[in-house]
Amino acid sequence: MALRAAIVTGVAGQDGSYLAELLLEKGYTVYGFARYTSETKMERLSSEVMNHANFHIVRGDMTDSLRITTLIQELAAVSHWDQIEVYNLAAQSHVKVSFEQPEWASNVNSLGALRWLEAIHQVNDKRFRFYQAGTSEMFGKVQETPQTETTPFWPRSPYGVSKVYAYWITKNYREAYGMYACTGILFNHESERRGEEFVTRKITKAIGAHKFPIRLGNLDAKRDWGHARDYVEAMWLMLQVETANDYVVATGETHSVREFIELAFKHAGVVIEWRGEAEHEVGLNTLTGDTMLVIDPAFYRPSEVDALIGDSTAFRTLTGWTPKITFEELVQCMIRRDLKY
Ligand code: NAP
Ligand code: F7E
Repeated sequence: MALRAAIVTGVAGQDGSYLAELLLEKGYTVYGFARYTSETKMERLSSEVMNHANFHIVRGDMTDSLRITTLIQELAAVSHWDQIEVYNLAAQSHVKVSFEQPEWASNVNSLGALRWLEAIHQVNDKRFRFYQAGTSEMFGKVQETPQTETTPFWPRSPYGVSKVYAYWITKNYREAYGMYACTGILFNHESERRGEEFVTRKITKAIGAHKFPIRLGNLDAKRDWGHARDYVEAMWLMLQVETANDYVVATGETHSVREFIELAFKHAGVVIEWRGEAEHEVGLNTLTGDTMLVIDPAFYRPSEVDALIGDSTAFRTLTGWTPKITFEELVQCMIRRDLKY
């Protein structure tokens, strides 16, 4: 059997934790790249992963070229690996935060990708395969519906712009140097491990903690939401294809934030009734009349992505990938986790 190693940047994040589990199950030796922080936030990584003989945490920061170059050189020096896969998942991934700290987002997300690509280019070793975590946020103000690999990008945030750079630099290293490097253009994916600053988990956490009213921004934004467990499988599959290319990964369904709220409350036994308009809109508990949700314009974004829906026919046809967890099941497992039932 081929001996395979993988570096997973952002291993302590939502996707990194699921991907580490998947790769260990498949027999990989996994190097989980995580920055050193005073409170080492590793709670998404289970004790089975942390104590696995083939799992190693390597400390590093996406802004530290020397560290990245050294790690790539160290792995390239090990002759027994048949394939070395680099999954670049680390990012300043919060869209609203990227408006407040655009330089930081660009440094980590754009130049971060470049640092890994250049380090791999320098060792000139064909055993390396590079995966870049691209995003539907690159489509932003959508130019066609649904979005495919050929839909032009129109990012609407510094985050989206930073990922467009990473997409193009990945493509450029593939074309210029013949490197195996690809971008997965993944649409939103959530889970019980989703960060609490993202809208889905913010809602399910608040319902679980009975903390009302929930303060939210734009309820009419629509997203193509899947489960992260299905999406990390897509990342792995993308690096197993013989010739590197960029692919859209999506469920092909779209739902509004409002629909997510209604479904999450439904699973908690509450029917929501909407009253008022714009920033004066509220969500009431139909039975008790209690105010469960209010609008807080502080959560609006300077420029919004209104509606996303992906068409992943190319990737599905090539690999047979299909999401197993439906939108309804996604909401249910998040609310189950946060209501602890
Ligand atoms: P996440 O939960 O925010 O995880 C991102 C990880 O990156 C965190 O563990 C974070 O570490 C790490 N990181 C941030 N800055 C770093 C730095 N300077 N050096 C080293 N590590 C750093 O994000 P996710 O949802 O798992 O997403 C994974 C990737 O896919 C991201 O690149 C995201 O942009 C992209 N993406 C996500 C989605 C989605 O819906 N989830 C969709 C499309 C694309 P700390 O824990 O120390 O902050
Ligand atoms: O917002 C609206 C908000 O922050 C979704 C990241 O993983 O997916 C994610 O980016 C929608 C937006 O995710 C609140 O305005 C309303 O329209 O959960 P989100 P996102 O911006 O779609 C993409 C694919 C990525 O690549 C990103 O890394 O919900 N919304 N009220 C709110 N959003 C938040 N966060 N908080 C609110 O209170």
